[in-house]
This record gives sequence, C-alpha cells and structure tokens, in this order.
Amino acid sequence: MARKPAAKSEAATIHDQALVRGDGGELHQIAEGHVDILTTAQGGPVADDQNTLKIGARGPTLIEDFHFREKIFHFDHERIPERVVHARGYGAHGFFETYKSLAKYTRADVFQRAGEKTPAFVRFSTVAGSKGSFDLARDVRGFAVKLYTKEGNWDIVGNNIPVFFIQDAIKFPDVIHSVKPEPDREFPQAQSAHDTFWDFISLTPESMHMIMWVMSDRAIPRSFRFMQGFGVHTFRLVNTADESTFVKFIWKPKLGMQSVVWNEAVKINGADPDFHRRDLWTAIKSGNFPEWELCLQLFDQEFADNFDFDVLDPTKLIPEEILPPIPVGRLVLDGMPDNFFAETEQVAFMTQNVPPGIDFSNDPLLQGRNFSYLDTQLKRLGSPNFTHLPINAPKCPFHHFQQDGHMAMRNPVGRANYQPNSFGEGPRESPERGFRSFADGEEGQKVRLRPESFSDHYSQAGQFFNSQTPAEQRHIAMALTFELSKVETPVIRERMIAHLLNIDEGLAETVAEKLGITELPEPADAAIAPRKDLEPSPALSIIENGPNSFEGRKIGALVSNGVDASLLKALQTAIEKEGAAMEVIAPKVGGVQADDGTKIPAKHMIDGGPSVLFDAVLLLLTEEGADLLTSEAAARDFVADAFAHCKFIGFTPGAVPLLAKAGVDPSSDEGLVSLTDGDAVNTYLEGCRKLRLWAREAGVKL
Ligand code: HDE
Repeated sequence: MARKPAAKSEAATIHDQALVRGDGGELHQIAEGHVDILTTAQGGPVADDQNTLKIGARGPTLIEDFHFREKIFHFDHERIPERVVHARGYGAHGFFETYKSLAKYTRADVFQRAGEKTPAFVRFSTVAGSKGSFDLARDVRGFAVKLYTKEGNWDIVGNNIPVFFIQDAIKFPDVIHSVKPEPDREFPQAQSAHDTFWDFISLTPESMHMIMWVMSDRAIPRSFRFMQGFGVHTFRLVNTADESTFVKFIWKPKLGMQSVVWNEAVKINGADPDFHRRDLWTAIKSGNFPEWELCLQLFDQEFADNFDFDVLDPTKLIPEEILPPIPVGRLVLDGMPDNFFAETEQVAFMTQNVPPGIDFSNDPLLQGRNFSYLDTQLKRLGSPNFTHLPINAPKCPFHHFQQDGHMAMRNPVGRANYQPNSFGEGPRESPERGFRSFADGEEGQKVRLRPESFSDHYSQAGQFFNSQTPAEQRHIAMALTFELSKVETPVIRERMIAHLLNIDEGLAETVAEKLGITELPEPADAAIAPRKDLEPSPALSIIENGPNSFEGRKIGALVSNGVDASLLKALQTAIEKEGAAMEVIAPKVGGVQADDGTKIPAKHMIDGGPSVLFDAVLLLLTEEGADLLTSEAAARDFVADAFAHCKFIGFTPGAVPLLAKAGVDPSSDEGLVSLTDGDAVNTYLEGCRKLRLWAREAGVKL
C-alpha cells in the first residue's frame, strides 16, 4: 500500500509486528532500517515475491499460493472502462480566484467575495482517440473544470471550441460513432479523416460551423496552456431575488493562444505522442503555473430576443465584438496529481453539478448532457459511491442519507437514515440556502421538433472563415483537403463541397481543385439562405490575438563540439529572462565540449530532439560540427522542418553548410537571424515573440 518511509519516531521492527502511521494516516508495517515489509492486501507479510509456490523447483504451481492469486487477481482488475469519449486526458490541481463580487447577478457563493480562492481540478482531453492515442490528433479538446465550492462541486465541462456538431443530444451517439474507428475494421484511431465521419457530417448541415473550427488550427493546439475553453451552452446566473441573467463561460489563457501546423502535428505524434501531457507536467513541475481568466458574456432576455441567432442553439456563438466578455476571476494550475489513476482517471465531471445561483438554459444539448454524465460515471466507476473517491468528494461539509452499495467508504452511524424522523437525527433541506431552480414559465405540446430559429447552418461558419488571417484560411483549406482526400467514397467529398459553397465560394473552389473535382456541384440546399452580412470577428483568429511574448515557450539549441560558450550563456540568460526555456540537442546525449573547455550536457541526441518539439531553434555549430551533421538525416530534417514550420532560426556562421544542405538560404527572410550581428540575441528573441513567421509559409508550400 504505502510506499513512503514511515515516521522515524514510531519505528520498530517487523519482529514485534509494529504498526506505524504514514503521512496519509495509513497503517503500515516497518522493519529495521525503516524499510516497509511487503504485505498482502490483507496485511500479511510476504517472504518471497519472486517465485510462485511450486512442488519442487521445476514442478507445477499450487493454487494454495494465496499471495500469487491475490496479486494476479488484483492486476487483472486494474483497468476500468475508458471514457466513451474524451478517453485520453490529463489533469492538474489548482485554484480559482474571484476578482470581484458578482452578487448582483448570482447568489453562488464562489462569486461573492473578491480574493476568494476555490480549489479546482481540471482535465484536458482529446475526444475521439482511445486512452493510449497520441496527443496531437486533429480533434476538439475537452476543458473540464471542477470547482470545489463551499456549496458543493461546480463542474464546467467545456471544450476548446465554443460551438458543437449537433443541436440535439439525441444525435450524440451518431456523431461519436461516426468519428470513432469504423466498427468492422477498428481503424482509423483518433482521426476524423475517414468515410464514416465525413458521411455523417455531410448529411448533417448543422455541423458546418463546428467543422470550420475543427478544420482550423484550434484543433491542433501547441499546448493545453495555450488554449481557450468554453462552456458552449448558454447558462443562467440567478441572484438572491431569483432574477436570472444569461451567461456564456469563456476561459482565456494568460500566455495567449498558439497552435502548431498540421505537418508538425503529424511529426510530433511520432516524436513524442505525449507532447501535451509532458508539456503540462514540465511547466507545473518547474513552477511555471499556467493561468486562465474566466470571462463571462452576460445578457438578458431582450438581448437574446434581438440577437441574430437563438441563444439556445449550441451551434452558434455570440461574437465578442457584440458582447464583450468580462473577466471575473483566474484559474491557476499549480499541482500535478500524485496518482494518475486515482485522480485524472477517476475524476467524474457532470454538467448537472451546479451550485445554487448557477442554472441551466433549455439548450437541448445541455439538457441531454444533464442525463448522460451521471449514467456514464456509474458505468465507468462501477458504483454510485464514486462520490466517495477523494477527487470527486466535495470539500465542503455534506450530509445526506445515501448509503451502502459497492465500496461504500462513508458509512453513516445512528438509527434514522431517513427524514423527517423523530430522533432529531440527520440533516434537513433548506428552502433558503438550497438549490432553487429558476422558475421559468414553460408550457406547450409534447413534440419532437427542432425550432425554426435553429435552422441557419451556414452564416456563422462563413463568419468564422472570414475572421481568419490568410495563413489560417490556408490551413483550413489544407485540412479540409487532407481529410476529404482520405474519404474513399467520391459522393461524400462532393457533398462536402456543396456545403462549402454555402460557407465560402473561394474555399469551396480551392478544396475542390486540390481534390481534383473539376465540376463544382450545386450548393447544398439551405433551410435559410446563408447570410453574407455578418461582420468578421477578429477575436476568432488565433494569429490576430498572438501574445507578442515568448513566455512559456521552448527553444531547441542544436550544438556541436567547440560551441561558443559565452554566446550560449548569453542566449540562455536572455531566454530565461523572457520566461522561456532552452533545451540542448547534441550529436550525442552525453553532450559536447564548449570552446572554453566546459562540458555542455544535452537533453536530447539529435535523433530524439527534432525541431517539431520546439517553438524556435538555434544552430550553434562550428563549421566542423556542421560538416559532421550534414550527413545526418535527422540534423537536416531539424533545420528543414524548423524552416518549413515558419520558426525563427538563430545560427552561427559555422551552421551555414548545414542550412545549405537542408535547402535553406540563410538570407531568405528575417526569420533567419545570424548570431554574429550586434544585438543579435535581442533581434532573435524579438522575432520569437511573433511565434511564427507566417509570411514564409506561402513559399514553403507544406
Ligand atoms: Fe460530453 N460526455 N457529451 N460534451 N464531455 C462525456 O462523460 C455527452 C459535449 C465533455 O475530462 C462523457 O465522463 C453528451 C459538449 C468533456 O472527464 C459522457 C453530449 C461538450 C468531457 C458525455 C456531450 C462536452 C465529456 C464521457 C451531447 C462541451 C470529458 C465520459 C449532448 C461543452 C470530461 C464522461 C472529463 C465527457 C456525454 C456533448 C464536453 C458520455 C450526451 C457539447 C470535456 O457522459
């Protein structure tokens, strides 16, 4: 059980069967020298954990070996079903700090006092891939936040994209079945580039807005730390006077947004399938705690009635230029779980977890989700007592009469486990402090109907496309081309072009041309003619909203023997001052010897540290060093990829032969910085703050 050494003061030997209490209060046996004695789960000391019990050294194993049986049986049961969606995820602990009281809008305790800190657990995830899939899949990212408020847990189970594929929860199994591996062949894994996904999408016009997001750079983020998060649905805030204000939740990363390019994503998946989780782990473990601001879009019924689209439609967003988000607090992630399974795997998010003062709207997707999440946790965690697990238990006092069942950890004492009772035992409900649903007046016929107000499927898709920079538009066209090129059924490709014609003709033509479709189809039938009068929303572009800072980013410095020690030191100091990090890559992982004789340790050997793992690169090579590297494919790729991915490259004169061998002209653009010039280190870092030199991309033709 416990693996930590026991407290010294209580040490004793196994001979007197001493029990001591560990840090977590657990009991364990210790021996001389304070090494725990291995025991069975029943606490029995084990003499031999290397050999099963047999008749003779070469004989059959005995069923009597209770230690072996217990160990193997437990192992056989180590896995629980992975989440049907969002199986691959990574979590971290932190806190939410409220900026100012929002009492005017909500009675939720979490928003009453400026400076109030509420413990939080966040799990980021991909949607389609299984638990062991790679991090850089083109996919939506989950952004699920659990706030352990003083009035119970509040889960904002969001995504990094503010809209969704479907308008009604009854379609969720269909959209997910279509994107998961095809059921007869069980591939492709963690990919939307296949027939069934695009078949469903091309038959589901309401998905078009979300498709534009998923084909954009939002779906290949550089880091969880550089993503926005969205609650997606319209929710309500409700104050003490039972007045409701509609709200949309947005998390904005303090370090700004950043994504990678597709060619890079594909290579990262090979070089480091755990790229995103390693990034979060490294940042938090090194004290660089990522931070997001919670921003609210608040609006009333009148705004809702006058807005271009239905605020209950989860395939629509409210542009920030029309309704500016107000920052109301910050989320800081400052701790990694001690045990991945206990925390990240067992954490159970549920949209229905809301404290008094937060309420739902009638968004039919949200209403459906409120059914699904409890059910999925029961299936996954196997017992209604999943709320007893430390990661899921509220951190405020709680009292109820639920009891028994599998693995009940909290067992009530006393006689009356019901209420009302005559024994004065147990809690009672509180109409004042308890959760009161907003008393919206509802009446109507029982129908299975989609409202008319949900029927414009193209206008916001077009607005999203028109709000992107040319580089981002190019990426969308390339993503659509790539994905549809993997679709083997021509009619599906053509159906998609017919939809794209309703979104943006230029985009449709580009994709059709790249797919080799010579005759454009008719535009798809649209229930409502697509609007072309929606103003672009610059807030929707990642590049338009760059951080203009290199903080939190990482530089890969390729070095050779004889590297200029003082230049390396100057770069290291400047990079750290910027709040960024540098990792050294060398021909051998043992490192190199600098020109002043010092030994420079390397983090990676050249084959293990490709430039796709870094935001910018340095080539700190002597001519001799570069000559040796020119014959290495990994070194040539290091340079060629950094260039193709529009990264800033700082280089010493010695590195020129390697640049040449990689097909890169050192004077081709301002993203190539010779480190001999006067203020070269600063010039290089100034460039890095732009993150990428997108002007280069058109010429690179990835
Ligand atoms: Fe989920 N979703 N979802 N979803 N979802 C799950 O719950 C579901 C939707 C989201 O890190 C499941 O614990 C339905 C939208 C996240 O543990 C399940 C519908 C959004 C996570 C489920 C949706 C999300 C989930 C699977 C359509 C963004 C991962 C495992 C009505 C706002 C949470 C689980 C974590 C997980 C159902 C649509 C976000 C099956 C029925 C829209 C971030 O309950």
